[in-house]
Amino acid sequence: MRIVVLAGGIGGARFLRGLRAAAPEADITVIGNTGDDIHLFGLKVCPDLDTVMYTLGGGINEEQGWGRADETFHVKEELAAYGVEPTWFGLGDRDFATHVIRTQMLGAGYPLSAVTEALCARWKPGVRLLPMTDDRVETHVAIQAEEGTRKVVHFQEYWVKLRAAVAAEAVVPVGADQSKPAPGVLEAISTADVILFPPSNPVVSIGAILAVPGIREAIAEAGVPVVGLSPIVGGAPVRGMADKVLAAVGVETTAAAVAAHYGSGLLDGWLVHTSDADAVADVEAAGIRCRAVPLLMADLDATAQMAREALALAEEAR
Ligand code: GDP
Ligand code: FO1
Ligand code: CA
Repeated sequence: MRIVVLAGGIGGARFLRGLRAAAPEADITVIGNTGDDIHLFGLKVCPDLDTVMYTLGGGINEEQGWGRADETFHVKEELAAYGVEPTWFGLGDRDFATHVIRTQMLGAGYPLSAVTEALCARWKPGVRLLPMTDDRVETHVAIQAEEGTRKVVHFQEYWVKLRAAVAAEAVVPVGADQSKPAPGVLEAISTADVILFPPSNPVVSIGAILAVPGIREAIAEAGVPVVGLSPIVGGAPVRGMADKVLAAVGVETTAAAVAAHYGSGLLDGWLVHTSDADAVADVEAAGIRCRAVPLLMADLDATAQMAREALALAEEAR
């Protein structure tokens, strides 16, 4: 079975670990979000690709969900001692090596997809990890500045520095309009048996991937079941501040509203958490098959069971 998964960072990566366990024989292609990417200290950092790669490859900091296990921060401290900005983004020493190699290979002319493949040769994530695009796309967020003026900041500044504490007025994947899907992306979608949206951020993760021209269309035209899992449980994100970016695109922070946001043109099935069983009727009324099942990725078994439920719903929708 060929499975395509659109993934952000932590939610996507943890789900993929469960999917790999639930479908060990499957051929899994991950289309990773690169809208969170940022250039820091001359280096290209790809947080969501790295989170997927480290999580599936056994190098992730499990408690934090991003960055390397067993990490130290000497380089960060030295940079701060020189007074170099930004100081709010925590790049660790082990992690730095990944960004150095990536930047070196990009500078030598390799596209990001080839660089990602090279990095994965070490981590062996057990899936094919493709960036959504080889082109530069960076999500920016418009916020209120002093006296009614607006300012636009990089998504990482909004998320990490400001902790999404101010309202987001707009979320823009800058560069997406001019971007092309990375090599292999459209082929993977058109030859997939099933397409899954893990419980990733619907706006800045899956939304950014769908903003690459051609990807949304290819999914809608693939003619195979598309099933998503809600990242929203009980009217709030399970983790993080997705409510802030959902508000910016006018979507309520509920499992049903997120399903409606993707729409029946894209989604055939949607899983909500058991406690959101009330939402099932609303989602089905919108033309999307819906089931309420446990959706908390507490451990590998629970996550693998979520993946089995998603695949079962896909079979029903076939
Ligand atoms: P990020 O790039 O690290 O923000 O990760 P993603 O975009 O892949 O996923 C973020 C989303 O995962 C958040 O909106 C969370 O609500 C969701 N999430 C995290 N853990 C869980 C979980 O155990 N269950 C569900 N249903 N969602 C989760
Ligand atoms: N998230 C934080 O909240 N603080 C950090 O200092 C931070 C550093 C960081 C470094 C490398 C990396 O791959 C990810 C990192 N993240 C950090 C996580 C990440 O940038 C964001 O949580 C996601 O992109 C949000 O979706
Ligand atoms: Ca992310």
